[in-house]
Amino acid sequence: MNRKVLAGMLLLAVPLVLSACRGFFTQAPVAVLDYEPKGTFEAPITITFDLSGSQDPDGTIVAWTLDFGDGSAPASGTDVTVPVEHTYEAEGSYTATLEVEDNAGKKDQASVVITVAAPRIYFISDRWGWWQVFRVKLDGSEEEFLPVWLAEITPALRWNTRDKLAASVFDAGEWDLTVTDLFAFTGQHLDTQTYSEIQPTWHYQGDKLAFASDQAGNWEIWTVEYPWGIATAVSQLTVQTPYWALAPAYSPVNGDLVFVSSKGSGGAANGGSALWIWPAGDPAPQLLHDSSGHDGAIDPGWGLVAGLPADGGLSTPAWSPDGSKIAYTSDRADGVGGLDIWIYDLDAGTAQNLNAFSGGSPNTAADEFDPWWVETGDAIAFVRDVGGGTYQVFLVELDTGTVRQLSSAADSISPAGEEQ
Ligand SMILES: [Ca+2]
Ligand SMILES: [Ca+2]
Ligand SMILES: [Ca+2]
Repeated sequence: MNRKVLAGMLLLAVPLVLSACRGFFTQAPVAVLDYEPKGTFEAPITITFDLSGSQDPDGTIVAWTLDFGDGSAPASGTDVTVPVEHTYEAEGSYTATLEVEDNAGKKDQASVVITVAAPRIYFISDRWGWWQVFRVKLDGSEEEFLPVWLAEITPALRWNTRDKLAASVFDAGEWDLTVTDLFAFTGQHLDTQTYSEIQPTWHYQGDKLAFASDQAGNWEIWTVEYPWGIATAVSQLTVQTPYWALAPAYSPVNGDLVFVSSKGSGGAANGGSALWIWPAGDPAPQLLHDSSGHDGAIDPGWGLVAGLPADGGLSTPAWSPDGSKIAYTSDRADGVGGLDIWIYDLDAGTAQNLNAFSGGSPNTAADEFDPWWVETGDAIAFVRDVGGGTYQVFLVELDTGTVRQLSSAADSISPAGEEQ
């Protein structure tokens, strides 16, 4: 090898050696991984990962990779200040791992464990002689009761995080609102005297509840902020008098509120009741849908709540998770028989029997009522009268039309009314 070439090779080698030395002597970056919301939530749950605590003490982070731990493709990037969202679709315990790399090629990792619970249907049963909230997985397994309150009705799951359940508890002769933490099993009670509050529904932001109350001497829709303060500040929302308003249901995607009223267009609703909507920000509600039958609140009339109007009931409408449709109960004559579940399409402005919508036969000659649209969007739970004074919770898969029974006890089971 001649000298010139050798010298050139040495020169070439110097920067490489220096570069390697710099990597050898520099400090490694520090990976920090945080996330919200914390806690245990039902699937599907969207987690926002915060990588911004990651840093490099003597350089910069030039690359990061976040493995979500659920078999999906990892996310990657260069800027740790941008939050990363990921939706966990199924029950499980997932270890999410962040790896960061600095400008010297050094790496560090940090992990968090995300616990995701199975979606469940909430319903009430009087199998023990009083009304109690139960829940069951979508395949009918692991039916269990919620051991926080006695005598509860009209359960309503909080949208999005689905970590809290609002309901109505019987207390000293009238009904009060409750909120139960579904994983800590702690409860809060909104103790109003004299009047009844039933059928709570969560605002999609989780910081407000609407409900039906007889406080105005007439069943109307009211609201309360959540969490509520020591001084109970409930506000009347609707004024449908001399007609009634019941069964409020907030949209899962915005502040729109659907409810059921005996008021129709310019007088009484056709058949006894109609669906109304109060779009968020509008000064007043408007009639949404009024077929020739009862639309919305009617159910077989268990008489759980004294003073409910004869045409009213405990069954509430249920929004699809994307906010485009509303499932509700109707006895309109062109159904399959008795009470049926119908689907109202907000864009099309039309209603369709659930049998046609699902391609199956969830509606039968018996009474079906109190629908609940499962969070995944592909199934609707409801209650069917199976005879002998017994009601069971069923579920129809919307992509196959398959119907299966979820609840198992041979006793009265009512509102699947999971509700928001
Ligand atoms: Ca009360
Ligand atoms: Ca009607
Ligand atoms: Ca029917």
